[in-house]
Amino acid sequence: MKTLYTLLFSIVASALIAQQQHDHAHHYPIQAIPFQQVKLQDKLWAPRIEVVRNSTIPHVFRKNQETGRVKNFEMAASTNPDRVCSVFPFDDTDLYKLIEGVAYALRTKADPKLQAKVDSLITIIGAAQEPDGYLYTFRTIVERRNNPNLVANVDARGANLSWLTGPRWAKEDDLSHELYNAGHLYEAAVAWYEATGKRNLLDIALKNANLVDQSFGPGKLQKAPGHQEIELGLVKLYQTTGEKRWLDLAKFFIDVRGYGEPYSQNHLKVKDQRDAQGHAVRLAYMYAAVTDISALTGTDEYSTALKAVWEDIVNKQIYITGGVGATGSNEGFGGAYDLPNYSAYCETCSSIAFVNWSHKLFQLTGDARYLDVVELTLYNALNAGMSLSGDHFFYPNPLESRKNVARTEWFSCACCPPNLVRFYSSLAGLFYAQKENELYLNLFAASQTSFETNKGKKKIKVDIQLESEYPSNGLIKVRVNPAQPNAFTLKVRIPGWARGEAIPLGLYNFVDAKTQNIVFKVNGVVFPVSVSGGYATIKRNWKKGDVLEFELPMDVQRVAAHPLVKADEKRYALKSGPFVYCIEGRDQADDRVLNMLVSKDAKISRQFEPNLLGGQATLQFEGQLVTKKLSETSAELKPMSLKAIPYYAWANRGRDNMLVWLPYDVSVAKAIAQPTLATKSKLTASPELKGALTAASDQSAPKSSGDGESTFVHWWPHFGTQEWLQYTFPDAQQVSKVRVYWFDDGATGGGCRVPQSWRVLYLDNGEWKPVTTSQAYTTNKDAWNEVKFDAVKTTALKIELQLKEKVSAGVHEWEVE
Ligand code: FUB
Ligand code: ZN
Repeated sequence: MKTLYTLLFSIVASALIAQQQHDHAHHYPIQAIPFQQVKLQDKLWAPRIEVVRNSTIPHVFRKNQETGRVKNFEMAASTNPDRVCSVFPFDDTDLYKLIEGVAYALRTKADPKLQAKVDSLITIIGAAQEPDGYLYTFRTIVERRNNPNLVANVDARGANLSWLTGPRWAKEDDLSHELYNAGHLYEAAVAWYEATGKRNLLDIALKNANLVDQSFGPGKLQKAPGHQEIELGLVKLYQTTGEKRWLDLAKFFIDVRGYGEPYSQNHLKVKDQRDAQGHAVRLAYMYAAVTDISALTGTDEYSTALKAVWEDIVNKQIYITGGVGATGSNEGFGGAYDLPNYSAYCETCSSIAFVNWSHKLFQLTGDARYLDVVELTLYNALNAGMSLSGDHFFYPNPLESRKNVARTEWFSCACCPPNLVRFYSSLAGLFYAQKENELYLNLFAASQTSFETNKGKKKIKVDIQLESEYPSNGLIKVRVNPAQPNAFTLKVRIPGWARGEAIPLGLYNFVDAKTQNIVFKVNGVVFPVSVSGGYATIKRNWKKGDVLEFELPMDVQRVAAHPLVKADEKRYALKSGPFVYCIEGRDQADDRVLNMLVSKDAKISRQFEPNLLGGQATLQFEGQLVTKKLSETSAELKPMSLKAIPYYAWANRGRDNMLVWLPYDVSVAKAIAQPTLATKSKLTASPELKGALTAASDQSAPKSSGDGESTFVHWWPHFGTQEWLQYTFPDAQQVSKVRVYWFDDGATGGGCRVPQSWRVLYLDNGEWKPVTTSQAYTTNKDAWNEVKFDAVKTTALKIELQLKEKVSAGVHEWEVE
């Protein structure tokens, strides 16, 4: 139950904000119904939001404490701090994002204890702020230190202090993240003020924003934020305080760009950008702010860029899961049609940012295409970012796993978990929107909401109750209860997938695209609707007790990718409703899902399994395990019944194989590893080797040393050390040759290179001895490195590598004969 105080405050605050919005000349033409006004009651999202409240929030709190993030504020607040307690200067934001998320959670359910806990954190944050408003714990700690051991302590923890060398803001347009931190502070402050009525964090934020305003702008520092985010925070400060200078400052930070690198979208003036380049989270945060600024100032100067960049992503750079930012090396866009599945990056934060931006574009334009993409990313790439239990996370969200990834509790760079807290806690705001007397039903879930229509000068409240089992079932019933009969319009979004369109603009297409006629009934009687622009429009005089009914087709559809997406060639993905499906090892009789073939016309049935992964609609069909390739076009096959689950629900039962794009043609299918001495042996390695060890013997030949689509193991971040890999044979074997394919990702800015040197050793009566050879131990890139040696009979063979100075090394494949 909300306390009376909170309730009264929310009413007054909403009225105040509404008044301010009314007073400003411009606002979004379509307004989302705010999340606190939408009660989700479904079986997918409502439980997810509760998991975030009960599990994720306490977990992220604990992790912020355990990992030194809270301690950083305490250190900065003390007069004699002795160390920076975590690694990244943007770690402060993990606390800010958590506070923002808690604020949203409190708006739907009061929790005085939790509120008090955040209040005491805010006290610490305030104490860490410098007298002129500067708030960035790393610099404050370093500058306030009078402990001579500080630098040593800092270095021992691997803190990234090089990012903040020099005076304040010196590295802002590079990596310091001072303004990025400020932006998350402002977003948290506004959320906290709206949830509690307390100005404690808002005053801290405004003091900081004043300093930023005094420091940056025409005639002052003319620098672009290295990581966009402050622009979104400033827009929120403007919306809350009504002070136009915050909006102006946000616009300044957009317009000052155009003198730097594509990595942070600084290569061109924003209004002149036409394609998506660089870091994906930076890009989407920036364009979300540009959309806000366009709506709130009424300018159309960015409209071509907004549309072109979004279309470039959706036309050429998005995954079927809705994930964006394919490449790990820049955490961002990799270029047109470059969409590898195994190495797909698709950072969880980039999904969050992209959903947020696309939703704003809808509110600006009314174009339902933006919502098709919101839905695709939300139900798939984004929702995969968090485990069903709410306390394990994915940072990248690949579309193929070779048992090499698992969700983890936390990351050293922990941007994603607290971002999920704020996202899920305000998710209900994506479902409905309003424009004058039109209510948009944009996403579907059993839920309750209300809105007001205008009848002349009179406002009439309308309660909406949506009843449905969606997305398990497509039947949707909307009970419409206006306080008085009156004429208004319900605009029901007909998702692209129900209109034969897998994604707007055609990067992915349904193999048998069908447009199904969706019948709308009002009070049981067919109601003729006009469908255009992705919406069915139902305009009538509504009265209490009216019921609108329709059914969305949940048939399973095969999806093919554009022919230029080489990674998906001769493969189909499966989709039903908003969900993209995958096959995960443990659901099959044989877990080698990466070696399956599924015929083009396999019959697919769909069935709801209430006890699987919290209740899932699964797909059943026949496939074949490729046991041996006979030629490019033929193979030995073993029939196999397969089950697919929604992609978001994978990786909740441990490390596993997983595949989204299913080969239908033998030429692209992979056969299981054929038995060799390597596969029959036990592989071990020097400690802290990363990656699934089987990578070295799985016979997935790389195309090059940097081939991220081929499995590999590596020792990063061990630099210059001596490392080893060892095969222990089932019994004594005679061996005389090894071949190694080194992993080297130097070309894409990674930290692994071919080793300085290596040699082969064999076990002789418990003693390791080098083999005898006249051949050179080569360290060639992009090639096999073969060494023949005098035959030895042994039970174990080892390769010993000396890593180059300051870099690490890795191995794609190691064969032995
Ligand atoms: O730089 C701050 C955050 O850390 C970014 O948004 C993420 O991509 C990660 O690099
Ligand atoms: Zn992230």
